[in-house]
Amino acid sequence: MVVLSQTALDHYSSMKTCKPTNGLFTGIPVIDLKDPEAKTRIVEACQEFGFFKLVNHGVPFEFMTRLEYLAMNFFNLPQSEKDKAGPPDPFGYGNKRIGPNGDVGWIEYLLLNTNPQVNCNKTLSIFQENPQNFRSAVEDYILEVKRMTYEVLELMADGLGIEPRNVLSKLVSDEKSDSCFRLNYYPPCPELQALSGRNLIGFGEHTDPQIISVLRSNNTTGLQICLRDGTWVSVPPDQTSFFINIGDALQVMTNGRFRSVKHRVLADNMKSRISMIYFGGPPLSEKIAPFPSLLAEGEESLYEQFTWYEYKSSAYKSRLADYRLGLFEKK
Ligand code: GA4
Repeated sequence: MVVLSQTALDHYSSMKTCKPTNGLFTGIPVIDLKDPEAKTRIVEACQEFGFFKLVNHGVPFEFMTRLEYLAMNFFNLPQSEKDKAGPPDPFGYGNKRIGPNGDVGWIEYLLLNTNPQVNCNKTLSIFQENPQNFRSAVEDYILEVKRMTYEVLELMADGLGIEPRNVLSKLVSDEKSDSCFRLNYYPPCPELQALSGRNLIGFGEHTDPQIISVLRSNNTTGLQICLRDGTWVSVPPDQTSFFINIGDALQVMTNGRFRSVKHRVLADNMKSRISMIYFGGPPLSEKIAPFPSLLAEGEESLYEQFTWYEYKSSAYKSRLADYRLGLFEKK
């Protein structure tokens, strides 16, 4: 029998848990980036799930494993070392607290701006103090992932029939694009499993505010998405592939045709999970509104017009699980 100490219990007391779900969902759409039909398949996946797995993406596996290794080294540092890079404001090292409004999860993370100029000294110190060139591993990885993301966004525009084909990709490739990058580390929680048979919530349910999110994780389960009918399903991990999800901004730009998918992460009882996510966002001044060519005759925007700055400011006042687009829907 496992006996939990008071300190261990205190650790978990503020955390939400959930029952482990049975089995892995086999219905996640898999898109081969080199498939001539990719653009059509992507649009179908974004409409039905707001989520798909991408294979044959051209990002070398070594870029992923090198960053995973260096990130793991960082998360294995003594707490006092990691704390030097925190708390996140919003960038920097975070431990259990997510965002500014009281959300918590069984997680440690590093949140970075993809524009190096925006990263504060605190964040840069992480890189200076980590000898094996953590910084260049992050930069090399982001460069590769961005290149691939532009390709995916161009296929999306093609598939939707909106022109020019870089109409979406240029928003995230703009030098003023407001994109960020996150390394998430979910430690295992064996005691809790022994005690209750439940999983801790690593990252609570939410949608991503941006246009697109591109996730790669190690081979540990944990990621779940919410289907149209409200059921939560577990995504089978695949360390060689990317998982793409549609964010709120793209839901608006497609007037609701694409779904911004609700997702969450459960901590594993035995294995640590590490994920790296690139969030492609537009410049702050960008107006977020449906593409006129996507509106059928007489169809109106479902949303009030707003800028990315306005949306992001409002997002940072919300709790993780809030339905953030609700405030911007037309009455
Ligand atoms: C969710 C998507 C990204 O991880 C993130 C998160 C951000 C944060 O962790 O600082 C937010 C969350 C995310 C949405 C609502 C607000 C802001 C925490 C939170 C409670 C970096 C983002 O852009 O929005």
